[in-house]
Amino acid sequence: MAKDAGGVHAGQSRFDVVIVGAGFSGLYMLHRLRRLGFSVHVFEAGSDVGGTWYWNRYPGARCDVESMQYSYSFDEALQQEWRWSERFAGQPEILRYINHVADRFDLRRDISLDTRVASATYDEDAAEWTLTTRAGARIAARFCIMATGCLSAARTPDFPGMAAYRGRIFHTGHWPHEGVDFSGLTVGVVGTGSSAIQAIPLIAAQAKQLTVFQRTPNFSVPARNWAMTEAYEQSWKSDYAGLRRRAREETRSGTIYEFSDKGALAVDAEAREREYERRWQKGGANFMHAFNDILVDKAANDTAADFVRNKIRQSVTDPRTAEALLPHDHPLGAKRICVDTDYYETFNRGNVALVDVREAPIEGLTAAGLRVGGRDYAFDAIVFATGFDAMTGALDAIDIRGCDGSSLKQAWSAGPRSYLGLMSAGFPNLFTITGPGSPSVLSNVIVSIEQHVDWIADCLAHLRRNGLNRIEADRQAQEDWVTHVNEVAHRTLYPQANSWYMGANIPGKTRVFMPYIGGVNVYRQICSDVAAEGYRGFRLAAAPAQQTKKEQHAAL
Ligand code: FAD
Ligand code: N01
Repeated sequence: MAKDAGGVHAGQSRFDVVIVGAGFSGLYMLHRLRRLGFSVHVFEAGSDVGGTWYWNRYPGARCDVESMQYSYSFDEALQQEWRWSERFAGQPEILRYINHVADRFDLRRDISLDTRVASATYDEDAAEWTLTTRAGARIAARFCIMATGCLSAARTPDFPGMAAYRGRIFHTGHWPHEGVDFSGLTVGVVGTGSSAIQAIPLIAAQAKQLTVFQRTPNFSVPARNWAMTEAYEQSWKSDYAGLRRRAREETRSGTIYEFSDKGALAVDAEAREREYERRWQKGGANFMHAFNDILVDKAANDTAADFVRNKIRQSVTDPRTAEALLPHDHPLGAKRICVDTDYYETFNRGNVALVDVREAPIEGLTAAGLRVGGRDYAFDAIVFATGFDAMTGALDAIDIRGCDGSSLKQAWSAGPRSYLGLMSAGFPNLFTITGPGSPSVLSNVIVSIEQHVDWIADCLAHLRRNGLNRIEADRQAQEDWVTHVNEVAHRTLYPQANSWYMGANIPGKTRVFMPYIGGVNVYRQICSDVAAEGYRGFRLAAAPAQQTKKEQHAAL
């Protein structure tokens, strides 16, 4: 596998396409484009492939979409042959799977690892992108595809005193490869999002003492993970292609759950409770689909939220701790629902304490630990489970310059502006996989990745077939799409939460609902129609190799 030593893979520095990122997105994109005969190369900041599953190695990290569904569908032999060991696979197994895919399709020879892309600049005259790496290499390509991930820019709050702290600091999204042994240690965990909720029970089981600093209590449902059974595996594999098609074409989330056609208030309280209980016992995010209006009707949502709050009260023996763990400031599911194993029960352990930092926020770090509300807490180690600068963070970290040198970060300063989450006006030949304005993080992300990759691959093949090599989102089409994305979001309860979907976890970030909530199925059809209608809303042209810049502008 190529590594960046300031130069580029095999000395080549010009490609048809460059891809940034070697997670699920970048790998499949490489595979598709190579099969189409494009010269293509991937640049990855990490020391190996895997993306999310390379970086997030904290104890308890696992998927919350069942593994039979949270996996690639593009190759029938791959999906028939790979065997998952659990209902929800853990991080090591998912990483093994991604490595298996990289080997199986011989992808590594076109990937430069340890190579962080620092800038990407479009040259209108040459109609190509020039990328620079942090090590100083320059690479030119006609097309640039950002497969940089929606949850890859890990964020630690800018607390005063970070440098003064003498213990060890970890972030769940940058976990040491060798693992961390918390035995005998006094540990603080900051955050109670999905990462924390998975990590806390395992850290608690090892540490001498664990203190959890919670700003916002979260809703979590039990995973009830189990070892894969032959029967369950076969229930998928006997019609894998058909079920995958159903997931992508007929569901809003790209995942097959037990969907309901009833509203929560259309049944009596007893029936409602029975249904919630049944799903609670089965485990997983299937709970969210008990009724079809949980995410659009506050009264319906309240019934599910009350059910979970009661479960928390029943799980946590100390009434004050239970009360502190009850989510109250957002509708259930308006922040991504967490899926846990023994999270609430962990607070019954003698070595676990909960500190509410909403009223008295964390003031900063001291040499010994954390100072909160004027009180000092000493720790051998502090774990920040404080999340990500989601959806835009990884793109913002690259100095992306489009036509006339304008910066993408600047163009998106009032919230991301993208046509279909695929391209942004003023940035020709630059694609984003699962970009803001697409279903991405609201879905089984692999389904959304495959859809974007296939669409982009088909688009590049179309351009080549027609002697075209320039594509750009039309500004009006983009504005219409952004408006639509917003309108659809505001028909739901999602904007009522201060979530990372809204950019609310990053001080100063504009609050806009970033993903498209209209549904994977609906969105897929829109994208297919756009392509079938000659890429409606995109401007396609022959670039200067065939035309002068002036002629090209006239053609637009
Ligand atoms: P990533 O996996 O994030 O890969 C992006 C890659 O780009 C990274 O390796 C990064 O190093 C690289 N990169 C970024 N910037 C640069 C740069 N400037 N130069 C070079 N390389 C760069 N989704 C689900 O649907 N179901 C789940 O159960 C689920 N579980 C998750 C659990 C965790 C802990 C997290 C954090 C996310 C989870 N997700 C889940 C979302 C997950 O991110 C996606 O499912 C998927 O893995 C994203 O793949 P990707 O390739 O698009 O992005
Ligand atoms: O991050 P988060 P995450 N002081 O942003 C707190 C996916 N994922 O890494 O809510 C005190 O959800 C913050 O508090 P608040 C999944 O999509 C999936 O856990 O902002 N606290 C919050 O509690 C998920 O949604 C899985 O008030 C501070 C926490 O840190 C996404 O990744 C597992 C703080 C951050 O929670 C992100 O999850 C893991 C401060 N200054 C991740 N700043 C699966 O199970 C932040 N916090 C599949």
